[in-house]
Amino acid sequence: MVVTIVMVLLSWEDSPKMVSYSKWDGVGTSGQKNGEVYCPKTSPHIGTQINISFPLELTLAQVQEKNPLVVRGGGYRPLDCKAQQRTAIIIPHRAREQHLRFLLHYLHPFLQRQQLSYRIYVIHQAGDYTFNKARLMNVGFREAMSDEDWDCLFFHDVDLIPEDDRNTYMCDSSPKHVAIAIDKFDYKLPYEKYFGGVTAFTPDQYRKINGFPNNYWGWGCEDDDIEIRVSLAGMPTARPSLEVGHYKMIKHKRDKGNPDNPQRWAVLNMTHQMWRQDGMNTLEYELLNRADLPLYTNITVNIGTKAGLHSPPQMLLSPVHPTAEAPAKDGK
Ligand code: UDH
Ligand code: MN
Repeated sequence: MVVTIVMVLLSWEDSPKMVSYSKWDGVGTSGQKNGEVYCPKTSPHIGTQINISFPLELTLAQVQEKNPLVVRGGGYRPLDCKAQQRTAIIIPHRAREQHLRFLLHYLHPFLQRQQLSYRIYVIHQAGDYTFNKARLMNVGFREAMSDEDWDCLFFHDVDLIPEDDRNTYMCDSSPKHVAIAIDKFDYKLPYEKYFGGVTAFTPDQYRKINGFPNNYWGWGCEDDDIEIRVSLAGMPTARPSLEVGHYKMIKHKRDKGNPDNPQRWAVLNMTHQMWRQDGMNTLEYELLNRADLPLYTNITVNIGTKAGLHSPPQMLLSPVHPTAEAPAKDGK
C-alpha cells in the first residue's frame, strides 16, 4: 500500500514548518482518518501507578507553567497524531478552589500522557442556595456540547485524583463507572451498585437516560438515581479493573450549603416514574459567566432553587430551607 506524504513547503516567512499527510490509498484502513494518523490505542507515554501528594503551596501559576501546551479554556490536543477520542471533563464546583488546583495539577499531565484531545469545564454554582451537583452536570453537558461534538464526557468530582495512568479517560460502549476504588472506601466499592464520583458517558448514552436528575438538592442519592436511569434505559454498565480504577479523595468535611438531602429517598423512589420527565428535557438555568481561563473553561450559572429558576431573591441567599418532610431515618 502506498502512502503519499505531501510535504507542504512553506514560504520563508511562514513558520513553523508543517507536514501534512495524505490519506492512505487503500480503503478501510484503520489508523487513519481525514488524512491524519490516529494515536495508538494505548499511548506509549503512560505508566502505571501515580504517586499523589498534596503540596499546600501549589499555585495555579505553577500548574500553568508545567503545562505549556494547554490552551486557554483548558484544552489540549496531541501534536503528532489524532486522538482516539475527544473528551470533555465536567467538574461541578463551589468553594473548593484548593481541590481544583490539585485536580488540575494532576489531571492535565495525566490526560496529555494518554494522548487525548480534551477540555476541562468547571461548572460553578452561583449563590449560596443548597448545592445541586446533578443539575450542574446537565449544565456542563449542554454547554460543552454546544462548543464541540465531544465523543465522551467525564463527570468528575473535584476532589478525586486518579492514581493509575492506565485509567483511560475514553468512553466505552456502555456508560462507565470509573471511580470504583477510592481510598476513602478502602479501595473497594462501598456497595455493589455504587455509581458516583467519576462516570463517563458518550453523548448518545447521556441522551438515552435523559441526562441526570435536576431535583436532588443537597447531598446524596443522585448517583443512585443515575445508576437506575442507565438500567431503565436498557444499558449495561462498564467499569475499569479494580486495580486501575484507583482514586485518592482529598480529605474534606461536608460543605456548607450541601447538607444531607432529607428528601433523597423519596425522590429516588420516584425515579421509575420521573426519569423521562426530569432531566435534560426540563433543564433550566441562567448562564451568568463563561470565561476561557488558562487551565479551564469556567461556567458560572444560576440554577435557581427548589421553587424554580426565578424564585424570590431571598431564597438564593439562604443555604438551608425548612422542609415539611420528616428527616431521613437512614445514615447515608
Ligand atoms: N461540591 C462542591 N462544592 C460543594 C459541594 C460539593 O464543589 O459545596 C462538588 C465537588 O465536586 C465534590 C462533589 O460536589 O467533589 C461531591 O461532593 P462531596 O465531595 O461532598 O461528596 P462526597 O460523596 O461526600 O465526597 C462525602 C462526605 C464526606 C463527609 C465526611 C464527614 N465525616
Ligand atoms: Mn468528596
